Amino acid sequence: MVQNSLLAQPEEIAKDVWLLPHFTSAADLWTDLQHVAQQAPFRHMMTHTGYPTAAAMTNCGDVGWTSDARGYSYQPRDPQTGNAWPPMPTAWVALAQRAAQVAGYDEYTPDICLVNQYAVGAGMGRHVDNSERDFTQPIVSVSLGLPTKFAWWGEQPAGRGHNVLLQDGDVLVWGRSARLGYHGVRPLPAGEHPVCGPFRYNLTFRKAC
Ligand code: MD3
Ligand code: FE
Repeated sequence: MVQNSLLAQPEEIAKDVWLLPHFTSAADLWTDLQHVAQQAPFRHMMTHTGYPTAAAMTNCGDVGWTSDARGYSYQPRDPQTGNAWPPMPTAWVALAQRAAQVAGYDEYTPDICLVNQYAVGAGMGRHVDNSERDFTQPIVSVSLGLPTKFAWWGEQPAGRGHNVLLQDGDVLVWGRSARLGYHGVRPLPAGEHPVCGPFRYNLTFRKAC
């Protein structure tokens, strides 16, 4: 398992996968997160398997990640309200761009941020994110609240994968050879975070359109 260094230096933990320990914090992003969730409430989405997602989800940006019985897609409106998704908070765009820059991407323009909320026991099975149009742009992932283990396989989905401990404020940047890697999220261990309570949140910035 990869541990965050005390010095909080950016580290390339696998080819084209960058860990930026303690790059931000839930405290810094909390007001914006509440604002997004007020306009587009967290919900569990139905999947084509017939089961709802374990994580509750919402989105901000030009489009939002959605799932229903027909599969996954990016939609310009929240299917639950018919409204456009809330705009990405400007501080979030700046944060994602700063993180991408550390990992060597100078012109990062995410157009969507998927926000996942994990309750205790919730995780995400092994998968690849391939519904986006532009795989030259990286994905920036921000972990907030309770710590959990992120699982990384890379190109070959064999074995149990590598665990990466993600704590409040840690950022991961994936691109290039890692962009289509297999990954997942282990079930959330119980705990209480001073800002997030018994939850972990993940912001996933993507260039989808
Ligand atoms: C690596 N979410 O929403 S994003 C997801 O903690 C998702 O909620 C995780 O996986 C979470 O799809 C963390 C990490 C992520 C996203 C896309 C990737 C890692 C990736 C694409 C390629 C390689
Ligand atoms: Fe994913």
